[in-house]
Amino acid sequence: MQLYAHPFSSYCQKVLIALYENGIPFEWRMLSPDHADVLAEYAALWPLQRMPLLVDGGRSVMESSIIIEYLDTHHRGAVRWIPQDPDAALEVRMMDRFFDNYVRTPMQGIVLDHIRAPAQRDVSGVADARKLLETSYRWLDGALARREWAAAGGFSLADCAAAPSLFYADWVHPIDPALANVRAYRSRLLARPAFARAVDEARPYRKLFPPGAPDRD
Ligand SMILES: N[C@@H](CCC(=O)N[C@@H](CS)C(=O)NCC(=O)O)C(=O)O
Repeated sequence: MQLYAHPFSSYCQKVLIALYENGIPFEWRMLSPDHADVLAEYAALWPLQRMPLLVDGGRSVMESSIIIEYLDTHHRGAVRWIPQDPDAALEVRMMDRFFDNYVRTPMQGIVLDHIRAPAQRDVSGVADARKLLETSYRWLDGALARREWAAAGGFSLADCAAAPSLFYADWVHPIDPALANVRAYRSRLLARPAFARAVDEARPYRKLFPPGAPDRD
């Protein structure tokens, strides 16, 4: 399998966690300006150019959640990403959507605003993104009471989504110390070896973080 990805991308890290957790071998296809040939292959395979993209035996699989479901079906390992029980599976998928839509999307909105020219900055869009993050953090703090991972059945697709989204969200909009469940969950995710590896591999790229990376994980 080939994974077209960049180590600093939060959606790529989501899939890397699933690959590393189950020790699934793959070939890196690095998406960076230093690899014009790889960029051209990627654009031909997936004209929308949203990373990551997995290619398995000539079959292209796009969208991080779908890639992880694909791995669960075709490259199954010790950790199952979607529970067998249909109701438990719904909870995992719901939490996956929660992290992508209501943590990662506002986080990325704040990050991308730093790339805009000062005259193009979206002040009200950023204020809305910060408000959404506040609401998401508060809701999550309640959802995580007496729970180790995002969904009841154990480490899952939802935690793959959570780890990089909360990691970067806390950089751009720090989680209130009063939300102890969310902060402890973020620390547990950082201690998980598969995510710790993804974070380490991304360290050399921190200088690329548009708002400026803090001097901490
Ligand atoms: N819904 C997609 C989102 C992927 C995505 O937006 N990836 C970002 C990197 S974190 C990207 O490719 N951005 C490039 C761009 O926006 O041009 C998924 O789950 O894989």
